Amino acid sequence: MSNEKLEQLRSDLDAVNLQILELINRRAELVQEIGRVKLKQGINRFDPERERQMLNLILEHNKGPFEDSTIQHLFKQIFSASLELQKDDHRKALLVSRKKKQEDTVVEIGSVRVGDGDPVLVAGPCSVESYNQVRQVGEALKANGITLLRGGAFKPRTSPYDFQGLGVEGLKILRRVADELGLKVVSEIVNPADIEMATEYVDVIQIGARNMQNFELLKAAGRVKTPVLLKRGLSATIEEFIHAAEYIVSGGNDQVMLCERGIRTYEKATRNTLDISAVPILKQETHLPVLVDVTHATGRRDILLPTAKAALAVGADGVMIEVHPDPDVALSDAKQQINIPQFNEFVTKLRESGLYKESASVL
Ligand SMILES: [Mn+2]
Repeated sequence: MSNEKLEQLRSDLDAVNLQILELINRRAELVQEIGRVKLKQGINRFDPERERQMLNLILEHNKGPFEDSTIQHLFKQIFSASLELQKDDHRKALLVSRKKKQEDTVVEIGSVRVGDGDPVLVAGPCSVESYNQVRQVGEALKANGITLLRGGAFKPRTSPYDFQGLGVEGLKILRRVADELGLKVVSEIVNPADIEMATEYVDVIQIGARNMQNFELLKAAGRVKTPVLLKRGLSATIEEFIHAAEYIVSGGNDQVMLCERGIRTYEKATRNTLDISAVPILKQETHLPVLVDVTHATGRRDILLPTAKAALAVGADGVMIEVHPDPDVALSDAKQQINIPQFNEFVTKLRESGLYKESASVL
C-alpha cells in the first residue's frame, strides 16, 4: 500500500516537473518577445526596476513552504537565464557573426585579397620617420613579393613625451613610396575627424589597440568605404572586440579585418601575451579575416618566426610585422623591430614552412 502511494507521489511530481518546464519555456518565449520589442525601441534589455517589481509580486504571493529567500534565489536564476537568452538572440543578430553570414568576407585591397585562404603579410616600420627609411623598407617588401606596407604616421604613445609621429606628412611619404613601388598603404588613424582626409592617402585605415573602443572613431570608419584593420584592445575580451567590429560594419563599411596583437597578462617574458586561441574563435564567431601582429604580441625578435607560423597554422589570414632599416635608432619600438636582412630571412623561412605562399610567382 505504502509503495503504491510512493509511486503515485512520484508520478505527481513528474507531472508538476513537466508543468514547470512548460511554464518556464513559455516564460522564455515571452522574454524573447519583450527583447525584440525593446530592441526595436532601442531600450536597454536589463531593467532592474522591473525585476524588483516582479520579485515583490512573487514574494507577496508566497505561501510557503519555501522561505522567501529561497524563492527569491530560484527566481533570480530564472531571470538571469532569461536575460542570457535575450543576449544570445542579440549575438545571433550581429552583422559580423557567422550566424548572420556563412561565407568568409574577403577584403580587397587592389589586387590583394585578404581572407580568401591565401595568407598575406603586412610589414613596415613602426613609425614613418623619413622618405628614405620608408623607401628602403618598401623595396624590401617588393623584393619579397609583399604588397601591404604598414607605417605609423599618427602614433598614440604611452607617454606624451614620446615621438608622436609625422602626421599627414607621414601619410604623404607612405603614399609616395607605395605609388613608386606599386604597394598598398596601411596606416593608423586616431582622430575621427581625420578619417575622410586619410582615405586620400591610405588603402587601409588601421584602428589601433588603444582606440578599439573609441566609438566615435569606429563610427567614422563605418561611414567610408576604405578597408579597416581593427586591432584588439590591450585588455579587451573577444566579445568586446567583436562588438567594436560591429560598430564599423553596422555603419555601412563591411571591409573589416580583425587583428590579434596580444593581450595584457601577468607574464613578463613577452611584451604582451599572444592569445592564439582568439584566432580560431574569431574565425568561428565572425566571417571577417583575422590577422596576427607578431611584433606587438611578443615584443621579441627571437620568437617572431615561430609565433607567425603558429598564427598561420591556427588559421590566421595574415601576419603583421614591423621592419626598420636600422631598428637601433628607430624613434619607436626600437627593441622589437627587425632589420631588412632579418626580415628577408623571416619571409624565406615562413615560405619554406609551406604556410605562406603570397605572390611567390613574382619572385
Ligand atoms: Mn610599433
